[in-house]
Amino acid sequence: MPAVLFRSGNDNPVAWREALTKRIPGLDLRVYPDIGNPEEIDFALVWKAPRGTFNGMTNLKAICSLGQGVDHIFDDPDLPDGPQIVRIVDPWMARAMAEWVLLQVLRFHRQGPAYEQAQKDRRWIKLDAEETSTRRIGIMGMGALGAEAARVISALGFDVAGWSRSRKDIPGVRSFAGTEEMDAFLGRTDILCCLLPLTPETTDLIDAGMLGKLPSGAFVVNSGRGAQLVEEDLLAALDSGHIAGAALDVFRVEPLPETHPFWTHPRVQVWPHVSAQTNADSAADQIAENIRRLRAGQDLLNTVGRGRGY
Ligand code: NDP
Ligand code: OXD
Repeated sequence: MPAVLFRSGNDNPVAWREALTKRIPGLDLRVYPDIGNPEEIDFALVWKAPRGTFNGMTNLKAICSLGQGVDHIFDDPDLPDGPQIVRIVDPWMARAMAEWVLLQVLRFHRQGPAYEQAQKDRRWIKLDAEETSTRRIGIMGMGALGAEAARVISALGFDVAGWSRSRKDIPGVRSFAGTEEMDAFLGRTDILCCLLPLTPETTDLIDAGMLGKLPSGAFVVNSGRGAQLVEEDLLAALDSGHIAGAALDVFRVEPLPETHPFWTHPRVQVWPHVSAQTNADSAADQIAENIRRLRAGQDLLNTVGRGRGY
């Protein structure tokens, strides 16, 4: 009887066992480190599993990310060649992410940081309110998460554009594609929101050069991955005043070290990687379906191309 490995420092194994065994009665779910004979494992459910996790799993056929991102899987230099890589694509997470991005957009749009500071100083101030229709939002990454965020923000009347590798057709959302159109996208972006996957092409993408192409006074929102942002370059752009503020949910090192300047920077808001958390209740159907499909020899859902890296 084949077994499923569960290894995550982030997700609750009890909730996952309950959610999956409700859907596949009798499922043999082995929570690391109690994995028994590794040769019996055919499906692995992982989040940031350390190097070597899959050693000895000679019958492993699929590795599923316990999140929408898969960079943590491709990061493993010992990743076996054979297993298919799959991920969660959950509308519940897309909605959660759209809410979080909208929260950041509205906070910057309505000058939240200035009013928060005024409250700390007990100053009663009134600032000009900006037009929604002329506030230009730019979303990098127009996949499952970015496209939903774009739809939600556009529905409120903001001027929304998206940047992706391939052209998109979302009503009311202007599409920019590829590196050739990046400068035009940046030049019309007042609030930049990053929802890109981490790949070699997107690592260190948001650097001084890119920030410099945003209009002066732009804001940066990152909930893609920390390694997409060159943190020192953002700090320099904030300190020069070119970037007016940042809201960050992801960091190069997580948890963010206590001594990191972001914690105390007056124009940075830190979130602890919570913008769209994996939800066992909403994601268990597709995972159970993939376990069933794997064992029935059928094509899996939400597969990730190893070449593309996302
Ligand atoms: P998808 O794979 O559905 O979408 C990725 C998007 O990025 C696509 O539109 C793709 O373009 C675009 N893209 C990828 N590489 C490039 C590139 N080099 N240049 C331009 N565009 C590119 O991913 P999701 O929307 O599901 O998730 C995105 C990321 O969000 C995850 O990988 C993860 O890092 C992060 N995330 C963060 C969470 C959090 O709580 N902070 C929660 C969940 C995810 P194209 O459409 O043309 O292929
Ligand atoms: C994810 C995440 O990729 O939580 O799902 O970051």
